[in-house]
Amino acid sequence: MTSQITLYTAKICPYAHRAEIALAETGIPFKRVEIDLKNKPEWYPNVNPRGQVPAITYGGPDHPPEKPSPEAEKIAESLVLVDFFNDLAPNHPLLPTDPVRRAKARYFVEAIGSRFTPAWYASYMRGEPFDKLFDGLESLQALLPATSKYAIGDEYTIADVAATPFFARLEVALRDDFGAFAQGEGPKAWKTLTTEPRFARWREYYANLKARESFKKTFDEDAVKRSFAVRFARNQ
Ligand SMILES: N[C@@H](CCC(=O)N[C@@H](CS)C(=O)NCC(=O)O)C(=O)O
Repeated sequence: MTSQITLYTAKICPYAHRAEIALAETGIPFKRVEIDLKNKPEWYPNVNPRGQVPAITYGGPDHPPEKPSPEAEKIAESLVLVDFFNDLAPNHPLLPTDPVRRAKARYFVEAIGSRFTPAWYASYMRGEPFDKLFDGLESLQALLPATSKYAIGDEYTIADVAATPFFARLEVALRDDFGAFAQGEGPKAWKTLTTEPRFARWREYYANLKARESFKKTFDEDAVKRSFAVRFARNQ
């Protein structure tokens, strides 16, 4: 019998979404607890002292969300959890065994964090020009093999799990004009990404990510839109 996993997550959060995709990919059973990030329960630091989602309790007896068992391990951080779920799954489906391919997957994960997410947050949260975001995406795109479905080949790996939630939120924010940028700038940027030849390989890659069942099962676009609409009130 597998040990209990209670996942503390939030539909809006791209990091938490990584954990949910990894759980869907590995088929590991878990109990899902939605945390309202705008009104975090006062007991949540007992699960994760940093107060962030995603986090899990692992092992020990079943427990109510607000009373994690002292016997349970508490583990946080999206990439740590993605690796952890892959380690738990009998066939470790999210990382190849070949050391070079493993290194490539990890390199892509690193590139998401260093080249893409800072540029994304700069445009989306601070309304900075989109050039850095475009450069970041192009630079990720340059790492993709010329003709494969996913980041390092035709197997879906931790690299793809790490990227998918961010691209999905980027689509909603730009397409529907939710962000700190000036009104109308989001759809313009989205048009650039969806029509310009320089992003053709990224589009193909993103379409493959979106087609994955684990994504369809775990992405609640309406919830994300509702949350964006509250955050960026001009769009209400
Ligand atoms: N480095 C963390 C980032 C997680 C994170 O930033 N989570 C945000 C929501 S997207 C959060 O929980 N924010 C609540 C807070 O910081 O109080 C990870 O990869 O898991």
